[in-house]
Amino acid sequence: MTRAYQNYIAGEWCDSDSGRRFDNVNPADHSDIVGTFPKSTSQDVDRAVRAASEAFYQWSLTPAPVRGEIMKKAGDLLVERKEEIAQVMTREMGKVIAETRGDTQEGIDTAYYAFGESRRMFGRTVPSELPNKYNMTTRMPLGVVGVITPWNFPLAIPTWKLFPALTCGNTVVFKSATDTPATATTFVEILLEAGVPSGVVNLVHGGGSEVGEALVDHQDIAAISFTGSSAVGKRIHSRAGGELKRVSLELGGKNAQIVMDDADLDLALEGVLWGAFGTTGQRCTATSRLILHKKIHDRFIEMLEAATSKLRLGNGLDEEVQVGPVINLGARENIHEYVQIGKKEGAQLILGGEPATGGDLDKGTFYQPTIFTGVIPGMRIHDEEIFGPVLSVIETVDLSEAIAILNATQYGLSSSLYTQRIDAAFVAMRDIECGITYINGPTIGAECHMPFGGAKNTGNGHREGGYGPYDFFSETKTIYVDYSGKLQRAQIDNR
Ligand code: UN1
Repeated sequence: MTRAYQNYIAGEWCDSDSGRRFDNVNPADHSDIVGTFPKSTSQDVDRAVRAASEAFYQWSLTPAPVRGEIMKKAGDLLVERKEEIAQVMTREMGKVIAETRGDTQEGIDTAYYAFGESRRMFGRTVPSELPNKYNMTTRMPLGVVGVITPWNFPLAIPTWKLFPALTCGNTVVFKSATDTPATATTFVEILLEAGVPSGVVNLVHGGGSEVGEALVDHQDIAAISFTGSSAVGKRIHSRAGGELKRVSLELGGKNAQIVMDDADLDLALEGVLWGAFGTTGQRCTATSRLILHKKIHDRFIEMLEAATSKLRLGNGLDEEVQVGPVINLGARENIHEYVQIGKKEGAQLILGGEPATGGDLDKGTFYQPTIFTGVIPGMRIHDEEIFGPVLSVIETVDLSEAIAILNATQYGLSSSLYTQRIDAAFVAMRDIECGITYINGPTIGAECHMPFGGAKNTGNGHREGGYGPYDFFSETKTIYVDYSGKLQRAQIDNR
């Protein structure tokens, strides 16, 4: 029997007011329905926000280290259920089991980071300019925050947002991605078992236009944290910005790996295979451009073509499989459309370029790992995010041109340089306009305690990972305590 999942609102598992449901389908095998989920409405969102508002004051009074212990317990429960979570995650969104185990581990690491941070969240004490007066800053929570997450990191990204939001003392309304609501549900179950009180976390399943927009527009939401496409991010920013809500956006990328003529080519090859075709290219940090020095271009392309054509596609539950399906039919059509555009633009398609079919691949939505050479800035396959296993190769003459090409997009998330020259590495670290730069490593694979996010149109300047979200999910409060017993005036000329 297919499990009928529910929303979690005001401390209860419940169906949507709409009475409607949607299916969560395995992209590697469309006959496998992971579950059915409520198609929620703005009324459901409203109930969730009200519950979160009511729970807020009490939760904000709970000492931060006590909140942190709950996050620690959630981390322990994630450890216990890691394999089960990874299996369901692979079923609902397709990435290979080693990656879904990694996604779960990232959630565990983020829980333990929150546990540690709950005993810091430092303010400052600063000398006063007046005698017998004490100045300090503390952090205070924002209130009810809305969290909207993507399907490609179904556990890790929700944990990046919920653990800091809760540790800071906020209450949460969480809209799961429609392609990965099962993992979101398990995460909420774990938070409850760990001791998150009734009303503090609310889960509402359903689409962006109903649930997402109702959340963004709701009067009682103090902040929105969103990871997803730039198009949706811009809409959220203008709607929420109009109401002066705080917004954290982590959006698209068009990340490049540069390989210089002095690079260790075997290492660079491993890097680009993982960066471009890991997660089937469906990461905002995926390597979707490869910038090759002309001296090694032809040799590297030969190596790349040979290695890419050996990648094993299939159902990610099979431990031998390296590349899973793409998330759904719409995504596959979009990827295929970009391949047609690339051909029309005059790039050379040297590998792939078609849906991957035959045998078990026919059960799902697979796409062949695809490589274009002869790509130049200005082509749409160079400039636009494709979010699939399509790699565009650009030839370059030197490092400064390579960096100029790398920077020639509207995005600025991740970047990578393979070189053995320390001067080249430092020039790249200085001149690349991205939030993340790897030297001799691929563009993917952030560590949870390091700032994560991008420059330019990749976001609006916030960072996830590490301490950044603790700043985002709290407000600075400045406190003055005057113990002089008389009126002391600052901003008056006392001298
Ligand atoms: C995303 O794809 O939306 O560093 C973010 C990385 C991953 C990216 C997750 N943590 O590659």
